[in-house]
Amino acid sequence: MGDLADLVLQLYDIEAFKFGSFKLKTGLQSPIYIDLRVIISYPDILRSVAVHMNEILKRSNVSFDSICGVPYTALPIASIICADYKRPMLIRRKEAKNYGTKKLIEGKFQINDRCIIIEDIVTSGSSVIETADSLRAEGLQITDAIVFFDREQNGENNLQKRNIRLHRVLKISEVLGYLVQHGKISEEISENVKEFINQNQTQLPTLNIEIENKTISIPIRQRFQTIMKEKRSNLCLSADLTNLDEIIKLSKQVGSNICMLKIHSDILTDFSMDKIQQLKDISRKLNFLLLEDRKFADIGNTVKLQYTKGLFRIVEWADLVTVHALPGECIVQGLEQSAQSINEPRGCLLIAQMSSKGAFTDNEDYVKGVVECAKKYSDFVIGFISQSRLTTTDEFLHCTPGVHLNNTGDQLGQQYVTPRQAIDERGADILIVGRAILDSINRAKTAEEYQQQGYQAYEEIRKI
Ligand code: S5P
Repeated sequence: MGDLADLVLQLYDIEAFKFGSFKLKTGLQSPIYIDLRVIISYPDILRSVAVHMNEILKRSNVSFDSICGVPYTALPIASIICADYKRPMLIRRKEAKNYGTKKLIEGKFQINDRCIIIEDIVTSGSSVIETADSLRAEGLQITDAIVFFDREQNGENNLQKRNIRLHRVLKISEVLGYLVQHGKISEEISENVKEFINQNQTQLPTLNIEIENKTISIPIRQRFQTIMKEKRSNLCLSADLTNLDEIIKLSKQVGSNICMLKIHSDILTDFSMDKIQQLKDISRKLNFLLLEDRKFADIGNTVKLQYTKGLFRIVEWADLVTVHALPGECIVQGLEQSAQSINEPRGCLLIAQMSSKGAFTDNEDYVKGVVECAKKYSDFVIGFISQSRLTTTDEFLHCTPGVHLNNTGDQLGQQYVTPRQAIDERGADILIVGRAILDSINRAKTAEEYQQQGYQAYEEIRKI
């Protein structure tokens, strides 16, 4: 494999690291310039970089199905790793083709496959994040990135915030150490570079929401499952507040802990399409689904109007809606038809059972009918609002409200169980939690507790 110090010296000799005063793209004057593109002209060095990266990959112990290099410099490196060590490769196009299949990702993969990202240099982490976003939008799971060189400008933290672990072959401080040790640069130059790095720490780049909105094309069921796994969360916050501004604020505080946010738009005193778009943008950025708990219950034609028209135009922003199956399957047909007018995946949760005392849904035949309906329209119906496990397969997500850690109910018939009971005894996948979080002193901290307890119980009981 060759010694890492030797490789650093070779990179220095081919001018992959240069010292002096360089004007960066950002306009900043930098005492170091790093350009690993030159390595493609030196096959031995190129291979050595790939071998060292593969070593880190092996040591990371991460299991994966494929590898994707970030264009362009990392592509030849990824190709060598894939060819030499027999690992399947994916390529993410910078632009979708405008002919043929319009694919963004080349290579074979299945939804939920685990893919490792390979990059040459990480500064802020934005290229890795951009690649991860496109792959995630296609249903792949991204948890780890291997980079050759870390400029130590906060990329590791930025990536961690997007749930990506960074593994690197070399840090800038190590490169400086080797070069000083071998008399290539002076202590003074090394200190200068370190100071520059310290003073130019990067912040998490804000996500380009436009790109995200456009690329989300995977079916909602897969997207839901991917979000749950990636964020290790089966918590749906029921944000039953009457002010949308307050919900927007809350969604930023708890967004990283939840897989879904549920609202009742008809209780909002300040609803506007502008504000709901803001909430939708946050849901894309922080990766959770938006559920409008509309509880539709009318004939097909009326629900079509309720879903698409009026003040709320629900279909335009809600990933999911809740629906009573009371009117029969025509209600699902009406909603599914309307959803086709939107260029994004949509779905619904059928209300099979309710948490309130004396609910008329406590009727075996009714529940059976709801399950039949869900199976018939399983492209649009992705799960149930339920109080028990209704199917033996995992095709439908069971979402269970009435969850509270230390309360038995309210004065109006609500009945509660704990997160563990909801999963163990009520067959829940997703916990819908409202006042337990909303009425707590520290909502963010409480949401985190419900996330952790809920997901731990989910992993243990469902054995996922
Ligand atoms: O059976 C049900 C179905 C739903 S969607 N029971 C429920 O409580 N819900 C909703 O879940 C209810 O409308 C409310 O928004 C939330 C529960 O809120 P909490 O404050 O009692 O946790």
